[in-house]
Amino acid sequence: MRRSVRGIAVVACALFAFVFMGAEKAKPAAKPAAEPIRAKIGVISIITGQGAAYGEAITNGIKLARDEVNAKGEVLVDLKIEDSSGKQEQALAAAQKLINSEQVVAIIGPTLSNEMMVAGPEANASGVPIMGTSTTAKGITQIGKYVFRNALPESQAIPASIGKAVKKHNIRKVALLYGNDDVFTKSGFDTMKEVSGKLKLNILTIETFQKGQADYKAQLTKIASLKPDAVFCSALYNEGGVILAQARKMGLKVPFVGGNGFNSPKVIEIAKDAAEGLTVATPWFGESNDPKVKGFVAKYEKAYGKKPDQFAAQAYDAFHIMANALKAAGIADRAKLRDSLAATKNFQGVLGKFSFDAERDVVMSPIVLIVKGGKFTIFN
Ligand code: 1QQ
Repeated sequence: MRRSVRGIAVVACALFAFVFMGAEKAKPAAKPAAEPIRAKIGVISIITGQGAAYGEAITNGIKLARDEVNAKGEVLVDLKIEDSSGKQEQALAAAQKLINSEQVVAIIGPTLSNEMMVAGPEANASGVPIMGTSTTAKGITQIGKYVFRNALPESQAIPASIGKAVKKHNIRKVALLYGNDDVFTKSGFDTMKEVSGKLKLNILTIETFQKGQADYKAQLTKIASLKPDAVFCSALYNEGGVILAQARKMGLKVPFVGGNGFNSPKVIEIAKDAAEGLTVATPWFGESNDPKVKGFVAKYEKAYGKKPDQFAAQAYDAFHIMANALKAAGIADRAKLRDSLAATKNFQGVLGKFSFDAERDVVMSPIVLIVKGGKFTIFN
């Protein structure tokens, strides 16, 4: 009798354990709340000094995208913004600080190709992905496999703007004017010269200037005396705006085709009426009817009280491309993020559909714009 009671108890216990464990097993595993990916991202931008309007637009675009990404909660980004003042030494020091002290997973920037030529090799050698949002010179992504950009290269933009202007104005003789102390202005000039050659234009003269120059009368007087049909100019906005103003004042009225440096509303602010007729190429047209563009423009205007320019739009997309790559990598790891960035395909941004090519460069088509009535309009 005692034995059988014990037997029943043992069986009951076993049965209970079986049922209990079985029930435990059958219960669907509660999905653990996915941990957000936390990442520190560095930004190198021109916050002070010449070119600060480029930097302001860029950091505004990045911050807006950061807020959107952080609000979703899957990727939480802590931004570390460093000022380069548009100078190589400062851009390099900023890169070193972000890489070594801040231990960022990636860097967005710097603003100028000139700065990327020193910050890029530093990031590349340290295995830190670095992505230019406005660096348009030749040779940027060739620095190394950690270097990316989503800025439309001058080698793609300039053939489009010159091509349209030449057709419309029947341009045959040109004068070229560029800053010879900057990687970007020199690279833009190289493309202008190459395109002029291809179109069999007669180059009457090639004139140069330096950053920060205030007086261009010597160059412009010579250009005017040669009577070109157009001037192709590669400059940043500070110099570009003044060149336009002085040229028009001197009576040089022929069309100007400018490189990427002219894609800032700051040129119009500086040159005023003298900016009329300026022709540029860009991937960005802020008055497009695309709902994505409209949404971004409205959000940006609400946040900053002004319309976004090309530099803001490129930086905004760049941050989203970076955040998407972090999500795809699943971890804030420099090497994994590099691979994941390189694999970016068909990202839908405010600049349209974006993919990196095999050299981590841009696949995009430019739009040609002309300044009319004090703003950039479609060149027809
Ligand atoms: C470059 C540029 C400048 C106009 C960026 C502000 O295109 O330096 O490459």
